[in-house]
Amino acid sequence: MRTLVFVVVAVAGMALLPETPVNAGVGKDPATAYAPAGPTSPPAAQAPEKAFEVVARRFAFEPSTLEVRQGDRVRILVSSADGVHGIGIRKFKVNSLIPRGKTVTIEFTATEAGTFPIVCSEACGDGHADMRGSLVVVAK
Ligand SMILES: [Cu+2]
Repeated sequence: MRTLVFVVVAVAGMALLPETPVNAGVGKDPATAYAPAGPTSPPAAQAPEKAFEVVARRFAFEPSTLEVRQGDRVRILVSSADGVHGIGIRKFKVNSLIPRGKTVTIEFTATEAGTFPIVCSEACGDGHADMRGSLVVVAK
């Protein structure tokens, strides 16, 4: 008899389930569910990031002048439009080969203010020596 009562209660309970909001909250507000920190989440807490896309071609960088502020985290995506080039910013220990058809990501922090040369670090032809740009770091 006791078993029968249990079964009846269990069935009654299951019958109630559809009315019970067991999924309340799930999928209700996914945007905020996993990002409660909002504007104070970790990436925003770091120094601001300046991102550029630079194309290296015979015989120039486009754009050739990049401007950031002192203390900025700098990210440069460099790709080659023709042969193999390189990009060097000696001040910030940047020196990467840019193979044709590849995008190379360079990251550094612009710790010092000034104007620093951007050079091609790979002998790429007659105009190689003219292949220059500037990184301008504005003092904060
Ligand atoms: Cu070159």
